[in-house]
Amino acid sequence: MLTYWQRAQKCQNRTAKKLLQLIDNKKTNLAFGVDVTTKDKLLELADKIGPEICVLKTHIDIVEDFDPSVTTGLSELAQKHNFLIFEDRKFADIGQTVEKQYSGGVYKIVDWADIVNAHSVAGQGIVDGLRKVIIEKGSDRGVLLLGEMSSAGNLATGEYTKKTVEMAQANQDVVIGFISMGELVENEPYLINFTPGVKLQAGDGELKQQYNTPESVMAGGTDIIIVGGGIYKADDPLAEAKKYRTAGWQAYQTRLTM
Ligand code: 5BU
Repeated sequence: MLTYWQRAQKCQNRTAKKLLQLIDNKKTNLAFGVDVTTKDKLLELADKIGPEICVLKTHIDIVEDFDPSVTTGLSELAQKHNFLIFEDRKFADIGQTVEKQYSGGVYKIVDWADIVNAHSVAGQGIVDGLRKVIIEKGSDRGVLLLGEMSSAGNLATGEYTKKTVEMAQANQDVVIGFISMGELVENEPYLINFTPGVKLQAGDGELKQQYNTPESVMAGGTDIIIVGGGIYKADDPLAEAKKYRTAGWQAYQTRLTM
């Protein structure tokens, strides 16, 4: 198995390269899903947990008191603590709509999010719409496709997942990987797998969420564990984040020796 560093050398997308190098340098494959609904709490948690993570995953549209200082604040914290920002926007529309949703509106996502994700259900046009914005901005940005989901009964399986992998392979300039439950494709080291639905204790969560442990998803070939409530709902979020960080990194080292 290749190390994160070795894989970084194989990426043509600069965000993918930067992310894999960052993971290797900082020794953390933990992404924190900071699903809180106020600006103060969001920035406070990003500052506190920032040193432990490679990626901060946001749902910017759940922040009730949003104003542009939220995203400038997040960008400053990303610099301070050396993490990338992933807006979990799950674009799903035709290219020309997605182009506007990504670049404009209230959130102007392309200006501050290094990474966004998209449903492949819309077909090639969705990647083309996102690519158009990225090229116009001239910034380093990456897109993840939803190859699988963590919720019980989801429809991203079988042929749909296979076609999503093909879409990623055909768009290596902007697509840097997947939301998946493990490694989706072998021998494509530039494609990075991000896995949500992770908790120290496996089991069913609320509203059909399903949880696996850091050890099991890393053994299944994922690259980045996404943890939300396991951290932000804890009495001591920093202490919990350190536990997930250690578990994720140890599981990676175990995989390297296999
Ligand atoms: P949790 O609190 O650890 O369950 O949060 C998981 C986060 O990952 C949350 O922000 C979801 O929106 C996100 N997520 C997910 O749980 N499952 C998926 O398949 C995808 C995203 Br895609």
